[in-house]
Amino acid sequence: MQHSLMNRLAELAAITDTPGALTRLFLSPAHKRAIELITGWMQDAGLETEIDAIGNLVGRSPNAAGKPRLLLGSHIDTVRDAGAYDGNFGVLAAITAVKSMEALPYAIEIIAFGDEEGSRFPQTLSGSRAVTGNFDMNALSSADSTGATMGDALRAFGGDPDSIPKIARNPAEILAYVELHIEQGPVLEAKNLPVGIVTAINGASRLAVTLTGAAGHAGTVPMAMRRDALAAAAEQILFIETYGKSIPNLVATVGSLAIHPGAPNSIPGRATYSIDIRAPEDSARREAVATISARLEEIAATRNIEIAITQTHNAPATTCASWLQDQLADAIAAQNLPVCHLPSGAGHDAMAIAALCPVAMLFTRCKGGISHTPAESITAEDANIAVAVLTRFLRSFKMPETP
Ligand code: HGY
Ligand code: MN
Ligand code: MN
Repeated sequence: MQHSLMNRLAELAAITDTPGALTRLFLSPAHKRAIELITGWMQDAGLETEIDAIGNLVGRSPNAAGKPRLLLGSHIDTVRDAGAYDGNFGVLAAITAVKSMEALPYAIEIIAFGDEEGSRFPQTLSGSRAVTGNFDMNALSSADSTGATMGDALRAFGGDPDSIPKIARNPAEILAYVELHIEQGPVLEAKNLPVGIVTAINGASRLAVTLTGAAGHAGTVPMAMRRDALAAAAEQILFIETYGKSIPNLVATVGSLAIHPGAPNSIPGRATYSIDIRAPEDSARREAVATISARLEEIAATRNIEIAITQTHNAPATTCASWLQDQLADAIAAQNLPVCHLPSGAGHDAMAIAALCPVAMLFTRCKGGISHTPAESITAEDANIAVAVLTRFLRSFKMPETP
């Protein structure tokens, strides 16, 4: 049966590490099974496939070696309890477009990146950073919540940590990178448009905070003698929210929190939490990291709590190449659709790939702007329009006279 793009997305969404919800972590059994399924679809589209040393799945048009290559793709890892389209849509839409394509004057490489979300290890964009030669090998010693290191997980997965540096592409061989992705926001729906062109991607910083106080009996330790790590975290988290609200276009989020020992009748001795800070301007984001960190230190000192703040991710704001945006605009106009440009508040692999070559993104409308939850949804019509726009873009793609 001819698999429609939506059928394939549904089939892929069933591949999860946590039955009943979609969670597909980097280097997990579900990641491996997803690679197996997508490999078949890539080969069905005439692509030669390989799994690289860090677990990215790569599909190349035949005889691509040495030819200038246009990169397509997105990520196939997910957040916990994810929607079916974030990342996965971009990979399968690219395969669908390439399958319908006649021979092109340039080679195509579709990459299904294994770790964009950073849901398992503290780092994010590991797969795309390896492709650009910017993967930090120290990340191999970072551990997931079970204590497994990325290096051990990669070896168990069949990867080859020592060969990661060899993944780096030669910039002279790469023409550009174009990523299809759901918008994950409300703009296209509000404008009643199926697709839009990304102008720029907000920069992002991620911090890990560890607070150490004193665990104790909830019934016997007087309030004035406590060093309650969770109470300190609560005061700090409220400051983070207040600061985020005070700066236009900046967002600051505490998405994960863990306390120890975590018993109703024990005073929390330790609290760890994440901070995600984003802004269109890198200066505002850097100032936010500095201001928030300083205030967290003050609150910890006042409460006699030890604090450790580690920056685990830092990605500068990324501008999409105007000549690529123009060619996407032509492809949209050829569908008799209005052309809309919009910024991306969400992060994407394109942020990492921008270190290698010019990048662009095409957004597809998603219902209610909802993402990173099972309620994430797109329509088959919009998916087909996005594929039609990409197909038209690929047919007319040309390098600018003066890049
Ligand atoms: O966090 C993000 O913006 C992306 O989904 N990784
Ligand atoms: Mn995501
Ligand atoms: Mn994504």
